[in-house]
Amino acid sequence: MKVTAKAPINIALIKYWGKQPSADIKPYNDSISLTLDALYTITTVETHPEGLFSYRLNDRLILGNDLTRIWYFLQTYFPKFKANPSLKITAKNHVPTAAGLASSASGFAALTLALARYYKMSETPEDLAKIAKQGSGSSARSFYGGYVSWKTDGTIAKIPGDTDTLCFVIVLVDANEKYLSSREAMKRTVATAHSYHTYVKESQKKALNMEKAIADNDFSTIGRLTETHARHMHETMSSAMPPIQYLTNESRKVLDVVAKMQDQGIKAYATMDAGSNVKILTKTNHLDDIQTFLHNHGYRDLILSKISNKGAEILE
Ligand code: 2P0
Repeated sequence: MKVTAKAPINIALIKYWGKQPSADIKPYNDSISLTLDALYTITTVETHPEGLFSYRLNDRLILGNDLTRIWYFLQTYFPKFKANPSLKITAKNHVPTAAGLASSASGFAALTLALARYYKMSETPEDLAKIAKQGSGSSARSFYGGYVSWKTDGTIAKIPGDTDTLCFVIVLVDANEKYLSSREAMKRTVATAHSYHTYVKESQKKALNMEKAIADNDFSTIGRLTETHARHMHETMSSAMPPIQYLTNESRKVLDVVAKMQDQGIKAYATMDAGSNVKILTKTNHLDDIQTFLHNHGYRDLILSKISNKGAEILE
């Protein structure tokens, strides 16, 4: 038997940063994301012809700690795998791996859905999200399209809202692996950042305001909340001990260019995750201006994506 699943990445406008001390991965603050259509992972699972276990990612056979991580995930959450651990997994990220572009979210969402179909388990987004978030918290949001919220009580839901004219321009500052995993970075931030409680309080306020702005289809407010929340998350982690700095001088230069765009009335809002790349949230009618602006400042390595209105799906 062979199953192939596809899952999109999502980019959080209000970001999840920190886990409550519970086994079922609950965030300390609500997050709200958009699901992208141009960046995704496609994963195939099939019976291994020699009865072994193998995991291939982007045409490379994975060994060592990365293989152990997947093995442990399968052993823990897929009882049929535990009973008979023979499986061939082949995954391809249509997104630079581990560069703060949420490839772990699309990766765990695609893997979980493919395995659920392969082992004939429940495929409701709620049940899939419960498993996938053990591998990557934000993957829970990749089971839905459009705006998605993930709340501190563990609920994940689509938020109705108009996403037809929204898009992201991703400025690739660095496609290398991130220097510190989100999991470690979150732990350190929760344990040592003196302003973490302010971050949580502020995030809850901003998440409510974001839900209202989405309901009102008020793009300027959506954009401003997105940018201020991302900046606050990065400030908070830079107050951890030792400080966590995903943003580089190159990222800051891009942020300066975005500020210049805003000065000229272009609706462009920056957000950054656990990596140095800068994602610009905008509307399709500003795309030409933004690309021209970025090209004029020497940025040519851009990824454009519209919003997907569906989450993870089975391809075959
Ligand atoms: C987010 N990020 O809301 C936030 C913002 C990055 C910055 O979720 O620790 O794989 O495995 O649950 O979900 C980071 O990636 O982290 C993340 P873990 P995850 O998108």
